[in-house]
Order: sequence, then C-alpha cells, then structure tokens
Amino acid sequence: MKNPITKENHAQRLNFYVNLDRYPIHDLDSEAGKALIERSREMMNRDTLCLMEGFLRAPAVVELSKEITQLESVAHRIDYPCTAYGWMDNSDFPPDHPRSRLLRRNCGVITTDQIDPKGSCTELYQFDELTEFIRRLLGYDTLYRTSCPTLSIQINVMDQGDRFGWHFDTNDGVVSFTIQNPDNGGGFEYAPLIRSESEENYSGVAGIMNDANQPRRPDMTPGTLSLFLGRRSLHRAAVVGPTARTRQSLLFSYDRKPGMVFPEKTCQRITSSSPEPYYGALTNQ
Ligand SMILES: O=C(O)CCC(=O)C(=O)O
Ligand SMILES: [Fe+2]
Repeated sequence: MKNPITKENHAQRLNFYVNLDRYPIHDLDSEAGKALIERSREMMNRDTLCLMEGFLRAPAVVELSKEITQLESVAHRIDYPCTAYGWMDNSDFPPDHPRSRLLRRNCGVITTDQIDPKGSCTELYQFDELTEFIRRLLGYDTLYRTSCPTLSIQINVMDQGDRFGWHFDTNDGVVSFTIQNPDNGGGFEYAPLIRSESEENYSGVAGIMNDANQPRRPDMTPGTLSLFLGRRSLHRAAVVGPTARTRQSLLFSYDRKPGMVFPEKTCQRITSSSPEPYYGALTNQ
C-alpha cells in the first residue's frame, strides 16, 4: 500500500506543519496546552487579535508559499470601492461621514475550488487538532470546518498597488496564516474595539481613516497564525509598495454547525470583478 495513513504518519505530518514544541495543539489537556489556551484567550479578549508567531515551521511555510505562488495566475482579481460598514444601511449620511466613505479594495483571491484537495493548504486545513484548538480559543461548544466549495479555504494575494481598505468584518472571527510578506507596505493595521453595538464612535473612526490617529501595526512574520475578531475593530491591509514578492495570506473558515456553506451572494462579492461600488448590504442603491 502506498503511503498508508497511520497514527504515526498523521502525527509526523502535523509536526511538519505546526511547531508543536511551542504550540502543543496535539495535547491541549497538558499543562502546556492549557497555558497556551489561557495566554491566547487573554490576548484575544484584550486586543481582538491573537497572534501566534512561528506557529508554522519554516519548511512548511516554504511548501505552502510554493503552492500559492503556482496559483497566483488564476486568482480572481477584485477591485471596487466599498464602505467600511458592509452590513448596514449607509444611505443619507453626509459625504465626509465615515458611513459614506468609499475605500478601495483591490487584490487577488484564490478560492477553494481552485486549490488542490491533495495539496498542502488543504492538508493543513484538515487537521482536527487545529479545528479543536480554534474551538477552545473561541470558547464554543462545537466548531466545524465549513463545507463551502468556494470559501472554506481562501487565499488572498496582493501585489504592488493592492490594498484592502478600512472596514469592519461581518463575521465572528477570521483565522489566517501569514505565508509571505511583500518587500514594502501591505501591513495589517487595526484599531481595537473602536466601536460597539451601542456606541459607534464615528469621531474615533474618522480619526483613523483621516490619519489623525495612528492604528496599531503588529508584526506578522511568515508562519504567524492570527485569530482576529473584526466586528468592533476597524482594520485594513495597507497598500503594497514596490515588491518582488506578493503578500500571501491563507484563511480558513469554521462554523458552529456542520455543513455550513456561504450564501451565493457572499461568494460572488468576494470573487467579483465588478468595479461597482459596494455601499452595504442594506443600502438602497
Ligand atoms: O488581508 C488582510 O490582512 C485583511 C483582510 C481582511 O480584513 C478581510 O478579508 O476581511
Ligand atoms: Fe476584514
């Protein structure tokens, strides 16, 4: 039999990807495992961003980056202006109000249907140990990998001039891996907990959008795992400067129920090449 999947083999593959000495996701009930969860949850609750530097081992990052680089030529190109408040009705605000501001999103997106089901991006996604780790970080009773043929695994690739303008996310959290950074620019920037459901704090949001206040600019070296809760934290990927290499990030999606598939509209929005501005899901256009 060729390459039988034994327990030992599985453990070796996990250890190839994940630095289990620093991040013992194979043994979360150990003292080290519990400490890891506690530390990470603390960071997440405080900053809405939990960064795990060096989560992936260097040879795995090389392998993942190779696979992604080969897919770059087929990436969907998106380029449209968009408000930061995608889930709201943003009509009837003055033109210079944060709710009216249109911010450019231009980048390449590789979707699940374009990714080799036997490749390394898929193999990493499939580890139950990783799903269980994320479940414990989020504190959910259950967590499953989604079944979406388009967005279970998503790869963003950004070249010179690409950016992902200021916005809030509409989902509960994003799990992503930094695979490659460009030579210049393209940094992730964010303003933690700048809004809440009861206090929109438009002056604070405008301060960040207008460069009057500085956002946080965390270091995200290749191999970093990040868990980000972006509903209340304004964030963007800054414009990529002159570079010989693209910015590559690998995103995994999960849901509390099994079999989740993203609505057709979401898939279209994420892969659409239409240059039409997006004012928000509830905005009359
Ligand atoms: O690529 C990034 O760092 C940001 C992407 C992002 O914020 C998003 O996809 O919602
Ligand atoms: Fe986002």
